[in-house]
Amino acid sequence: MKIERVQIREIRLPLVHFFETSFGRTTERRIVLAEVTAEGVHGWGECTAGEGPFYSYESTDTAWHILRDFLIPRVLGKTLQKASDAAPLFKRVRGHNMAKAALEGALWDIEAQQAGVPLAKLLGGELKEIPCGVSIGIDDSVELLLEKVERELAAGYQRIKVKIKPGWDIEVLGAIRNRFPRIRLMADANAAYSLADLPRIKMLDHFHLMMLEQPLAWDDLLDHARLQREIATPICLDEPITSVEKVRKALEAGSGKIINIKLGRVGGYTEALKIHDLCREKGVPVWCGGMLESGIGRVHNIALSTLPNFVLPGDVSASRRYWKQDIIEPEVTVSPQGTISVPTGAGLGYSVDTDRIESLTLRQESFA
Ligand code: OSB
Ligand code: MG
Repeated sequence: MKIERVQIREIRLPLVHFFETSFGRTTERRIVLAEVTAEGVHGWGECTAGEGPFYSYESTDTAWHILRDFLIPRVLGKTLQKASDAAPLFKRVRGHNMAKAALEGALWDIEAQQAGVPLAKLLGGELKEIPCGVSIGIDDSVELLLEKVERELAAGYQRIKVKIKPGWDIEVLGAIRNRFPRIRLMADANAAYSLADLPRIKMLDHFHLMMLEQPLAWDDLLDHARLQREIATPICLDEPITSVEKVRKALEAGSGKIINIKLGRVGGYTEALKIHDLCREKGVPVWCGGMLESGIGRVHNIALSTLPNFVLPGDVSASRRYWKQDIIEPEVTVSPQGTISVPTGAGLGYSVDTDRIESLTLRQESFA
């Protein structure tokens, strides 16, 4: 594929409900989209960086800068055999994985379209439908949270994840377990604890969680290994998993037993596939995380989730939980069994609503 043109846009998309984690509340997304044109084929990718550097050091604005000044110039005008040929070209740029993944995602979409196959198939995915869970943010009261849990279970979702932090943990999980004793439940702390909280973290074993996601520091592996030796609940790593090398080290150290793979955090499909394969070889389950994506990022997550070692329900859920109107057609829907059907058309398998994107665009820049 000859990379003839790259366009980046920033769109503004208000969430239907705020989303709060231990690092803050989001009410509206500012999302960077990448559209790549190669031999007349258009591919789309989404940058999952947040508005501020709170989940990771990347933000909407750093991603824009890195794409414009460093990543796009490295591929523009070049002819790639495969989408995976981009990763070595990006390697000299340290980090900024979400910016890289936005561009790489568009290239994989193009490769799948050119081959005339669904992106899931190009990746080696096997599932016809993927199992779905939901991630529920910190709320204004436990009662409101319980109502949400009930609503999501009624909609069919196969597991519930709730965000926790010191003070919004024991009571909240106790209330959920009381009302729903047998559901598949997990908690995500987004790095809100330290080893000094060990007695409190140990109390979480009581709730029979499927896993405890990222209890300790965002860049830590060592303390997680110490913690895993002290608790029965499996630890799932999110924030520090930025490469297959990190996964190798985490598994060697015993920092956790489950890996959350996010395309943006690991820099795209090429690295995600390596992580998937290593975990599969080591018997470590993986699942697909979410970053409040618009339809484009959401559909990429669906494709990734079809790989055989994605054995646990991910944070990939229906468009309507986030947006009044999505930017793809049709929007992503979930069955009463809590599954999403994998699209069968070539590439992303959904159509991108370019008129709607145009109307949401705050800025755009084209490179040819
Ligand atoms: O830690 O998984 C996380 C959203 C933004 C940043 C980090 C995380 C999340 C989520 C939401 O949990 C997942 C989703 O519904 O997209
Ligand atoms: Mg997480």
